[in-house]
Amino acid sequence: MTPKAPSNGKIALITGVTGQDGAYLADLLIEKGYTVHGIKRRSSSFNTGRIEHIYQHPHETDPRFILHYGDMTDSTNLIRIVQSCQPDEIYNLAAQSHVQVSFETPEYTANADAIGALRLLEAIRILGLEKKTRFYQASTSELYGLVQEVPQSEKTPFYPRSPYAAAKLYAYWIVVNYREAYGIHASNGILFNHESPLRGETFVTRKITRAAAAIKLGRQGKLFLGNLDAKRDWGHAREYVRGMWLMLQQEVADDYVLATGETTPVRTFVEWAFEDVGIALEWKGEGVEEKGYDKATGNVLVEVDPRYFRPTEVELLIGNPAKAHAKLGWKHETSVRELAREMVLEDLRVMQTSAIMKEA
Ligand code: NDP
Ligand code: GDR
Repeated sequence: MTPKAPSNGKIALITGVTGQDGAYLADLLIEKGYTVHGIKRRSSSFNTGRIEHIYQHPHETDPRFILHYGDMTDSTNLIRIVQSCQPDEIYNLAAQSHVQVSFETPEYTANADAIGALRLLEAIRILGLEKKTRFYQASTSELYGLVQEVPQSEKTPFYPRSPYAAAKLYAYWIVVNYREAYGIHASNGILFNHESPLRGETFVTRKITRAAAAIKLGRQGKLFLGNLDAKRDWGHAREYVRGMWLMLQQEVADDYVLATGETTPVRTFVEWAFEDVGIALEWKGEGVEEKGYDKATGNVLVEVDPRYFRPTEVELLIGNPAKAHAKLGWKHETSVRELAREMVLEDLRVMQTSAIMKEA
């Protein structure tokens, strides 16, 4: 762990601390002098890879990063953790966060993502922390679902298109309700897709950048993808967690869109990732027959596999972050093109290093 920042006397609790955003947010808050408590799930293998660099031995004096076992589906456990750490700020990032998986596990997704948020808000009430504890809810651009208008802002109507989005819709409204009913400082961050080298391997950007690196190194033959036409507003996760923190520093709680305002088709992200490892792609065919060919060799490198199609799809997301610009002073910095390059080069570096280690 890097030398400690002077304490700012504040305590934060992060659910989902082992995930992409949890890891970046924990870094940011520790840097700012917070004592950070995180909830991790019991798992049969290690799930703390993203936070290893800030792990502290439980016996260390003045620890700034403390982990608790917990689960969003267990209210007594959540109440106990909130009671023991008495947080000034709770960031609720834990969720079954994969849209396609939510069609396979809809009930569990509702339990963890919808009722999980309610459990935490109730913990705040039960413990009488309404005036002390500020609450951030990881809401999502998936709430917009079927396109009603673009770009999507805080005023755009919601139309969820998956069990995941429907669960997050409940969480969104219960946060608004507890803010209005009990005066809790509770905010929704309606975050558009944000990625990084820490992104889970089954989300499309990371799946693409890992495959481009592996194909370049001759470790993988082809990349199979679903809907290449879907368009997403992709930003960098490190910048988005700063926006979460800014929301909880405002005098009055509110809901904010964080986005770049630029949208990109999945197909273009694929082209960029391959370009960054020196492979030019050429597309031929349509629909499920569409294939990406290596221009130099004529080999097929990308194919469409209908197993990755979703029963209902979100075709177009493009966010309007004007409110966050004006009120939080938040703005994205990394372009989607730079983001793709950072991710693929990092995957390439990690794969090359592990190959060298194996040889050694
Ligand atoms: P990840 O999938 O990387 O992380 C999710 C985290 O939640 C992990 O720490 C995971 O634990 C934990 N978790 C899952 N289920 C439970 C449970 N039942 N109890 C306790 N913890 C659980 O997601 P991201 O970091 O990308 O996203 C963070 C949040 O923001 C999520 O709520 C997501 O839905 C939301 N969001 C994400 C966006 C994005 O583009 N990344 C955009 C908008 C919203 P484990 O490591 O053990 O799996
Ligand atoms: P999303 O992210 O569903 O937007 O949810 P994901 O990267 O999974 O999909 C983005 C788009 O790419 C299309 N796609 C594929 N997706 C995956 N995962 N795998 C494929 O092979 C593939 N081929 C094409 C998808 O159909 C989709 O249109 C993410 C999550 O982080 C949510 O938790 C978060 O709320 C939203 O972003 C905002």
